[in-house]
Amino acid sequence: MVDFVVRFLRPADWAEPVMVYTWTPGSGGDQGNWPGVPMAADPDAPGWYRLRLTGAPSLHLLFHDNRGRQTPDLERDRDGWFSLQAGWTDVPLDAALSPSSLESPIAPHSTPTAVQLEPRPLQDRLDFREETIYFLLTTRFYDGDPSNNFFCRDRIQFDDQGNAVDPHWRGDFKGLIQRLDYICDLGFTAIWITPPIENRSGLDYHGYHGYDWTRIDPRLESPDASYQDLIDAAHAKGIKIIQDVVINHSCQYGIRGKVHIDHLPIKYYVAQGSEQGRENHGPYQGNLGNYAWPNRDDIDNPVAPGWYRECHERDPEGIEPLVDPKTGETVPKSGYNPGRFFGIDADDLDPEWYHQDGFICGGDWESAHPLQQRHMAGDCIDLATERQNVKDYIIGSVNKLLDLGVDALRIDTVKHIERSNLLEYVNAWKDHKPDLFVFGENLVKGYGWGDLGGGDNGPSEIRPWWYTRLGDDPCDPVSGGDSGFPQLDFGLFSTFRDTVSKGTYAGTGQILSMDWIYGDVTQLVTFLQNHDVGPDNDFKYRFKGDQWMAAAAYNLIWTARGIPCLYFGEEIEFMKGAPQDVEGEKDTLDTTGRAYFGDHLTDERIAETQAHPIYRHIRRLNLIRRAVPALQKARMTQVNEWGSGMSFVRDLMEEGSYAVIGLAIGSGQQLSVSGVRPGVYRDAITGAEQHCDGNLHFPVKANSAGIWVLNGPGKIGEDEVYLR
Ligand SMILES: [Ca+2]
Ligand SMILES: [Ca+2]
Repeated sequence: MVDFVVRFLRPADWAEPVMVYTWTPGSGGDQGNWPGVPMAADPDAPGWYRLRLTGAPSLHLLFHDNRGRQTPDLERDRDGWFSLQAGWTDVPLDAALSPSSLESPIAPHSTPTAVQLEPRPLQDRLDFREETIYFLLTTRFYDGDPSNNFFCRDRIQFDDQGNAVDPHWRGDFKGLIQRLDYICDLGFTAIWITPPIENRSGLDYHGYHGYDWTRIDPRLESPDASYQDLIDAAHAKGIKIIQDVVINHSCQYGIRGKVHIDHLPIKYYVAQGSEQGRENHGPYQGNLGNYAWPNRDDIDNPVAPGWYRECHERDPEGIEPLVDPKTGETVPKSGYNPGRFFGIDADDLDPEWYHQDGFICGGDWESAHPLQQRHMAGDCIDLATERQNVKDYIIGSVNKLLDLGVDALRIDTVKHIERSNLLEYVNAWKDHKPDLFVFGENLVKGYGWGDLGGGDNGPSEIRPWWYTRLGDDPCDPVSGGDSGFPQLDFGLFSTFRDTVSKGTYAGTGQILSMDWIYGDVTQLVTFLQNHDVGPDNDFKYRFKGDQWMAAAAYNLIWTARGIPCLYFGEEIEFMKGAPQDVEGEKDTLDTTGRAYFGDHLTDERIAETQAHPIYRHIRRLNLIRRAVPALQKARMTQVNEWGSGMSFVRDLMEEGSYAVIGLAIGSGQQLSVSGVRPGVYRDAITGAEQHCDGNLHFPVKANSAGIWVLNGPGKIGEDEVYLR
């Protein structure tokens, strides 16, 4: 057993008392002991707090204020003084920072500059690379109007008393409008929302099962909070709206007013062993038809056949005999083929609207033709996107939404549509609204080099880079120029599983060396995780690595090329380690990364949320990126990566902006970057200044960054746990 004293310098914005939380290495932490033991003010050292510790030869510990502010995970085996500025020292901070202890040529910048917090006016922001993006599932973000809440048919959560709780459709535009200031404060200037058009399926709260591209789903709107109201409210705060658009598929019931997919009305479905009128499934009582509609049906399609429309209009209980025109059998009938109610017959689709090639099977996922011509899932029916009537309908519908003021589009399931076909849609929208920014989702777990690199099962034609280019040689990207259709950067994302999730940058330099493969790499949208994937071993879970690893990942994403995008909740490590989406048969949303986030945004709890170390970290990164054009628009040059650190240059001298970046992960690093432009540099992190003759030398603390800006403004934002 050992016995030593730790001291901690309380930052001005930390609450009192400062707490020490300790755990034994290898035990995974004993959460039962949280929040640990309070420290006492040190009578001999003003501002310092002290605590005597006894325990194993070395102790793992962290300091926190029980209000969400905390240090990284620390380790100590002897007396020590810890401050956010200097880390551990064996002597008090003043002595540790005396001039004789510093061998750096760096002088502190004497007048820290107050950098403008507000983004530039919307009308001046024509280049989308100036933005950073907050991505949210509208229905899971914040509930401003309980009257539009709705339970999907599938995966209802019941409490101990058997009451249905946590409606899938819960958050809405009214709630989002009420919390725009939260997103502003976090420093984001654009919000990517899930598809807002009217949806249908047993689980459609996320918007990816479109039924009517011309209407906004009423479960998102309120009398005083329409989609137009949301767009106007966002614009009034300088925030852009990115609308998610699905082109590839519709829901399994067809498209209102355009095409019907044959099935029986769901209100006539009776499970095996049950009888009509006995269905007891939360708000679905009597039958499984839409409980919010008086006629208890799921669709109201005017192009459905006469017999369908007739029983839609009457018989809400679903008790009158109905002959299935396909089989001659009569429903309701216990156990009658569920596929006739919930599924589709792939051989009996309208060829004017749908592809006729069945469902995607195993190997199809790595081969362009089946991937693009077959149905992805039972509730994602592949549209005949090359047909003029489909183009007219989807392009025309989205044009009307652009006219509401939508600022940018995110296109879903890109690899499921052939490139030239998809670009017809993208370019039509750009023609309709000049300066429109459109990016796509081409999901790949790996580098995604296609025919150009080893270890890729798929051809270039289904990979992200292909859609950013116009050439026709899958082995030669530069045979074609920029398509103007950048993609989410799944290549960089995929490396996080092997890099920052393990506390290293090793391998990052390699992927960045392939930046030339994209049409315009500076327009890629970069991210650590989203609603589908996370950087875990098999890409299924929310980031569950240590907090400092996340901080180091964000340092890279916010200083590297591309447009950073944060998935809602990341700022407080929300649902850390949970699967992004439901996995098991019985899973409900509350156990996943799509759990309702609004409980953290109530008036009572929002201050706690905003005090989280990652919230403060992201906020500062956004402020810094906003103030340095080179961080927004320049390519990366002079990339040097050695596992525990990286350095690179962002050269935008054509716009007068130039920055040298150094990153450290896991441990502090001493950086040296040569061949840079001579001049006076100021570090946006520390505010330090140095005159440079072409060689820049500077230290970077563990999991922090150095952002040395030529003729820069100096320190931007306040020190927090990681950037310091
Ligand atoms: Ca609601
Ligand atoms: Ca398709």
